Order: sequence, then structure tokens, then C-alpha cells
Amino acid sequence: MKPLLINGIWKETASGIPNINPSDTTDTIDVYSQAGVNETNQAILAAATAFSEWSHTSPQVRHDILSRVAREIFSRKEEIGELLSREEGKILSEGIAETTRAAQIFSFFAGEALRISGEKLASIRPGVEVDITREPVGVVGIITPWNFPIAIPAWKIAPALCYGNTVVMKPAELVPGCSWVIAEALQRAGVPAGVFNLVYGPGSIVGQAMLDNPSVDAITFTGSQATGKRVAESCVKHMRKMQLEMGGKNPLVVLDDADLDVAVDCAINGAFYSTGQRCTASSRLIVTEGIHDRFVEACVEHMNGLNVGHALHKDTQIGPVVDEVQLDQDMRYIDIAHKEGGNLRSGGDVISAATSGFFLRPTLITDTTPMMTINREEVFGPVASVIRARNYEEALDVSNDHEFGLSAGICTQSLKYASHFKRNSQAGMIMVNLPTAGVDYHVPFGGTKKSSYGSREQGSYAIEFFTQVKTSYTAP
Ligand code: UN1
Repeated sequence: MKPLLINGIWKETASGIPNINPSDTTDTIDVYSQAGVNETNQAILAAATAFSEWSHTSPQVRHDILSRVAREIFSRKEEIGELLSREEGKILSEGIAETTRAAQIFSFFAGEALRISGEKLASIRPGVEVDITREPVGVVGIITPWNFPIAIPAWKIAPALCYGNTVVMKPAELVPGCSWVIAEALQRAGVPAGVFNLVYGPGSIVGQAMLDNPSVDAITFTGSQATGKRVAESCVKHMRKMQLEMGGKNPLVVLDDADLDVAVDCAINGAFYSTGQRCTASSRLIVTEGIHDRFVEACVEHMNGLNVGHALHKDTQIGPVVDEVQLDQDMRYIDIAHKEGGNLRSGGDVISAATSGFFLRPTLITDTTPMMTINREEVFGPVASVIRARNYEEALDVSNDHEFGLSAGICTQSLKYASHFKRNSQAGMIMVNLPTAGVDYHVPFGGTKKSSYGSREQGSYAIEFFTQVKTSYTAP
């Protein structure tokens, strides 16, 4: 059984839950210790105790630890990528790519540790100087989802430690393995006791204990909108900083003048790669009249050729849905879309494979209208719907008419429409002739409206959340 990490000590608990492979439910990866309220509070206390010393370490120490972690993750990327694919179900090449991304994130923030700067200004009072500096926030609670088991933990842990915070982390129950790998790498890299703590368990117990503990100074969360609201309420109650990344219902606009191959590639990649289980997935394909039928035909043809199966098999292109609960949710939404008048053009069926996994064929629903349930709610599976639009203006309106605003894409060869869309789309990330999902690690990530709350993640913008500003005045 794999232990928790509390105050630098690996701790097994009496109860554990198995980590099951969604490509083959007879494959148990390992059993992971479960924390209760006590262990969670011990972890928070350890982080609070370790903060004073860690926040004053030389940036060189933080740089060296983060670079060692980056190097270890990178040098083990095949093995860790395989673990990722085994526990989450994305295909092996995606598992390895995500692991590489995690290594790059640690490496980026290793560098950022050496670049923390401030400002010096003259006061309006003669002779007085003003210094503006950045300081860590304190104990950061990290709550991560199952769909990016190593990249999302990395993009929260690395900046938290880089800027001198200490961490208590709770990953999603479905993917304990990758966080455990990061914890082990951090230990090997020499992170002092209590600076990074890892606790496993359900949101209702471990997550709630984190929310209730006043010693947690900030929470960074990625997950559902409903849980995000609970996190937000607790943060307001305790007057703590928060950063929330929640849902998306990301539009991909395809205009008459799009390169058809590019548009189909963007749609297939954005909607179905990683089994569509990305908050940046293209789930609303908004297509103008002149290209609509050709685009749908070409998508269906491409989809029919996609290999759905075991994530570790080398010719698989689409792995399984993460578990039965998610599969039920996907099927329910497909059913609702059908009942509300959508046309099930491709997929929608569960495939039986050689192993017992949750294999859903990528699903395309056409002839949908903007207000149908399938276009309002996030499915989080390999399911996309097509909305027909008369022209660019209508496509833009439909794309913006949503409570979410994470990412939005457009396929067009017109600079005029591309530029207009970049200025007028109400999403946090705009993709021109690119899939809505699949982001770089060195630039800000985040959305508008109900997709995100708080400052951006990733790149140099991460400093906004993981530090606070101090203004000091000095008289001569
Ligand atoms: C990506 O599209 O590369 O949960 C990243 C998610 C996002 C990350 C998407 N927070 O899907």
C-alpha cells in the first residue's frame, strides 16, 4: 500500500483504496492510503510549521530542488507516462507528452525562483524611498482533478514552492499514482520536511478538512463548477486567497473559408483526443452554412477511422472514459441530446473490447441548437455537438452566449475574421486554426465568466496568485 506524505514522513493508514485501470478493470495499479480529518490537519500543521524557514530559503535552494524534480520526471517519462495512461486512460503517447510537460513546468519554475524581483520608486515625499516586493502567501492547499494527473499537480506545486509557499495537496481519488511520483521526486530532491505534504481521500472528508482549516492561507483548485463554489464559499469565510479553474463548453467556429483539413483536425483533436476529458475540449462546433455538410461528412469519416481501445495498446488513438460514473454521465447527455432533437450522426455506443474497460466511441451530434442541454452543460467526454450558423456574426454570437469562457477557437483563412474573433470572443484563451485544447506551459492559462476565478495559472503570471505584494517606505 502506498502511504501519505506528512511532515517528511511516509505514513500508511488503516484504510486504502485501489487504483483501477479504466482500460482493464481487472488491473489494480496499487492501493493508496486514505487520510481522514486528523491526517489532513496534521499535514496542514506541518506545512504551517515549515513555512517560516522555507519562505526564507535562498532562491538557489528552491531552484535546485525544482530542477532535480524536473530532471527526474523527464528521465523517467516513459515509465511515468505509462503509469499515467494506466490510471487515467489517456493513450500512452499522451501520457508521455503530459509527463514531459510536467518536467518542463518544474524546469520553468526552477528558473523563475531566480527571477523574483521587485520595484523601487521615489516617494512623493522628498528623500523617501518606496520598495515593492513579493512574498509567499503561506500554506497553499492544492486540489486537483483526475484528467491531467501529472500536469495540473505540477503547474500548481511548482509555482507554490518556487515562490516560497508550503503545500498540502489532495489529488483526485481516481489518480493517486502520478502525485505520489511527484512527492517521491520532491523527497529525493531534498525538499525539507513539511514543505510538501500529500494526502489522499474523498473531497467530502479530506477536501472539506482543508476548507475548514484556518491555517490554509490560499487554495488553488481545478475541478467542477459545483465543487468550485464550495471552495469559494469556504475561502470567503476564512478570507483566504483562491484560484479556481472550472468548466468549459468551448466553441470551435468553422467558417466557410476554412481549410477543411485543418478544421477537421482541430475538431477531432479538440473534441476527442484525451477522450474529450479536457476542460479545454471543443464541445460546441459552430459551423457556417457553406461548409457545414462537407465538414460534418469529413468529421464522420475521420471518426469512423479512429481506434478506440486500451490506452496502452500501440495503435489506440482514443482511450477509455475514466470510470463508470463518467461513462453514465456521457451516455445520459447523449440520450438527452437525442431526445431534445439532436441527430446522433456518429458514435454514441459503448464498445466491448478484449479487456473490461469503459470504451465509448467518439460521438457527434448534429442539428443541435444553442439552447439545448448538450450545448449548455459540460459533458466531459468524447462527445461534441454541431450548431449550424448563418454567417460569422451569428457564429460569434452563439460562441459567446455561454456562462463559460475558457477557450474558444476559429478556423478561417481570413485575417479579418481571425482578428475580429480574437478581439470579440469572450474566452480567456483564443485559438486560431488550432484545437481549443492543448496549451503551452509558459504562458497564462485561464478563462473568463464562470470558467475561472482568481488570477491566471502558469507562466510568469502564476506569481500573482502564489505571492502577495508588500510596499515598504524608508525615510533617509
Ligand atoms: C490543455 O488543454 O492542454 O482540466 C490543458 C483541464 C485543464 C487543462 C487543459 N485545466 O482540462
